[in-house]
Amino acid sequence: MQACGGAYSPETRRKYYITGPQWAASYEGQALFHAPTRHPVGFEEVIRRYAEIGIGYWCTHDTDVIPTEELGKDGQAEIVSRIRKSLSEHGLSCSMVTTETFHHAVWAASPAAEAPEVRQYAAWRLENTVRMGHELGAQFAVYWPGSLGYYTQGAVEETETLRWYAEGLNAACREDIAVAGKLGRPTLKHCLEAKPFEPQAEILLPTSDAMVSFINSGLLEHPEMVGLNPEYLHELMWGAAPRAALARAILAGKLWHFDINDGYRLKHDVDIAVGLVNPLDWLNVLVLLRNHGYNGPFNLDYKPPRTTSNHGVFAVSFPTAVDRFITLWEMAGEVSSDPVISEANAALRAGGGAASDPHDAAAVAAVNRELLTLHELIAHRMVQILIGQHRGRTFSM
Ligand code: 3MF
Ligand code: MG
Ligand code: MG
Repeated sequence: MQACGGAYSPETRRKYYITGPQWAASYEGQALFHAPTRHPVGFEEVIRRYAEIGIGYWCTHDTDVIPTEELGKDGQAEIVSRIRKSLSEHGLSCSMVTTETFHHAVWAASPAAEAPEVRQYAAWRLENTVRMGHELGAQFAVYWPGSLGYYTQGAVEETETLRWYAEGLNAACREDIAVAGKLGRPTLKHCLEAKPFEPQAEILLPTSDAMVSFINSGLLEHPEMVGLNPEYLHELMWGAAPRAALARAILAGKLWHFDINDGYRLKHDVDIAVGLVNPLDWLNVLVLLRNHGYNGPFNLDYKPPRTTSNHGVFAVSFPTAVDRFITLWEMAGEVSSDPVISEANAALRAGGGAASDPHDAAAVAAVNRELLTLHELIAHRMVQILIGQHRGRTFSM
């Protein structure tokens, strides 16, 4: 970090609502074709390291920290109390909890499987996570239904499966209302996270747009308690413009939580750290979010690459990701107050003036002809701000 010109201080980093997942820091580099390259790290180490870096919030899947067989038992209570101790020792808060409904064999046919006992178990798991969220002081619960789909068509009846999936969410919301009422806490914000494929070949709720229509389908008892956790790369994976997908979520009033990372369009979920692939697109995304007053978490849901060591995860991966995010966020502020962009936007909105005949398409086009060149000028200005050229950086031959 020194060689790269320094870094933001932990105090500065803590001013942003940046959240660090347990699973991201403890990812060992394994995949279908890949053996792990790093050794395991537990939550105590992750929380301590996040605190040193200045990541003020931590989040987790239930089974990132509690073995499946201990869920709901004494082992869970003991671990939850160790987590609380660790968070308070290091001045961190738990922002979000989520239920792992994709890894264990019990989810082979998804949490909305045909077998009623699987669905009952799923509802219990979601309720248990909600209770754990309240014990840890979380504000959000996230749901990634990665196994809600199929490999081969015809085996699953989609409308029935979606009804069953909604029953699980309804159980979680009912439990939330009961527990929050007892504790005098606000209910959690329940956020759905879409991904178009992987691990299943076909997913029943593949995009954030599909999630919004599911929320409004009439299947949920409490649609007002359920919003979105879009993930930047998950939208790129189906070929979306992430900024446009986020804009639709904002219009629906459902942009509550945001997984930040990077990667490539129409490819797999490589979870590269924010801004390493598409910094200009990221700048654009953050301009939109700033302008609309987004104040939810920015969740570092990415995977340190297999080439990074255990030391590197905390010395390079997390601090550099946080610092790129902060820089891009502050740059987005510069974009919003940039005089060139403001003037161009104002000119575009003022329009080209009255056409000689307001019902003549050619005349209306003609008065706007010169004005529309500003679209390309705005794009140039965005790049200038991204690379610092607006401050006078030029090269001479
Ligand atoms: C998978 C993901 C998940 C979700 C998480 C939600 C393992 O592609 O993005 O991370 O973000 O399950 O809480
Ligand atoms: Mg991902
Ligand atoms: Mg995610």
